[in-house]
Amino acid sequence: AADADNAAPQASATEGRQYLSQPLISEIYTADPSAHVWDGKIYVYPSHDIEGPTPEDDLGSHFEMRDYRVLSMDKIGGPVTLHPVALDIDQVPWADKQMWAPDAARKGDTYFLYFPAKDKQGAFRIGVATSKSPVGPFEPQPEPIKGSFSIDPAVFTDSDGKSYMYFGGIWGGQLQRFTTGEYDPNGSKTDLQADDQPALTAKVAMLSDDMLQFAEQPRDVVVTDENGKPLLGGDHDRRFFEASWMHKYNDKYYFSYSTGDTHYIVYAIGDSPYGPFRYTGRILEPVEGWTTHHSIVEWDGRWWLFYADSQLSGQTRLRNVKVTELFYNPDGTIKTIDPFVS
Ligand code: FUB
Repeated sequence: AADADNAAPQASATEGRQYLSQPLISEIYTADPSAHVWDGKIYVYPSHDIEGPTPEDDLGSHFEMRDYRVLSMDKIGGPVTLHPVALDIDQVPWADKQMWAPDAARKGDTYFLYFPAKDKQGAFRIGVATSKSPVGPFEPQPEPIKGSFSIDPAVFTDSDGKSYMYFGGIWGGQLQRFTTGEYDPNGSKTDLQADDQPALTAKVAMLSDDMLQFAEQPRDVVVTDENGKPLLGGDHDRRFFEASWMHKYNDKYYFSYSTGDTHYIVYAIGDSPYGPFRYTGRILEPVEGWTTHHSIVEWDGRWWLFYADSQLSGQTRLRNVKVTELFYNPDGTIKTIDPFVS
């Protein structure tokens, strides 16, 4: 999701500023990094940004990605391996275009790649593909996950082994066009257009034992203010836009997401994977480029924020993934990260 009108101010705001961290790779453009640690090694599942003919618009039509490639590292700060194509859109019978932000999960000896794409009707759905290797190649299921819609799947496996998918996005992510359960191509372009009503939220559904379907109807991921009231649609600095992520720290559930048109990565804390989650603060201040999208992972006893900006290209549609350390305060709040050091 992007807004061409905002591109110029964002770009000029970066002039003369030093980046906090450098792109993990420069061979291809990457975004939306979902990081996981398996057997001590770090795997990153990003979107693979490409040049395309479609002009920028508010619905992100210019994000025309067609495949996924996995990155891996033995340690953070060490060499990064860019693996061959793990899944191509031509392998996915139901998918027409726009393979957006993916995530991955592992159960037993199988790895699962979850990905959104537009179907032939122009509606975003979420698919799943499997492999015996964390870097693929992945074999897709012939149909999207039954009852899935919108974008940005993030799969969290709790300590009891149950897995949950968080997903959704407004504007180009189409949540506002699925309010009846069916896709409405003529629905609002942006959100509910009701600033004083509870904002549209991400969705969460437990996954089936085989990790290939929802085990239940998706529920709302409710994010509340300090008084326990759901955040409102007009609260653009805090309300959900896209890029869900879930992690657990000291037995609390941290739901984090992008605020989209205000360009923050923020978080909310709850006592259960279903929430409700109380808005707590910002994790990341705006980066260069319109979008960012993140993941949070523990590796070697420390916590890491993976995110993306447009440092290499200066263009929102051609992004690059990065990583930086994330620190908690003693009360469990997260220290806000500035993506620039000066
Ligand atoms: O990469 C395409 C879309 O832009 C993602 O799905 C969103 O999270 C945003 O990063």
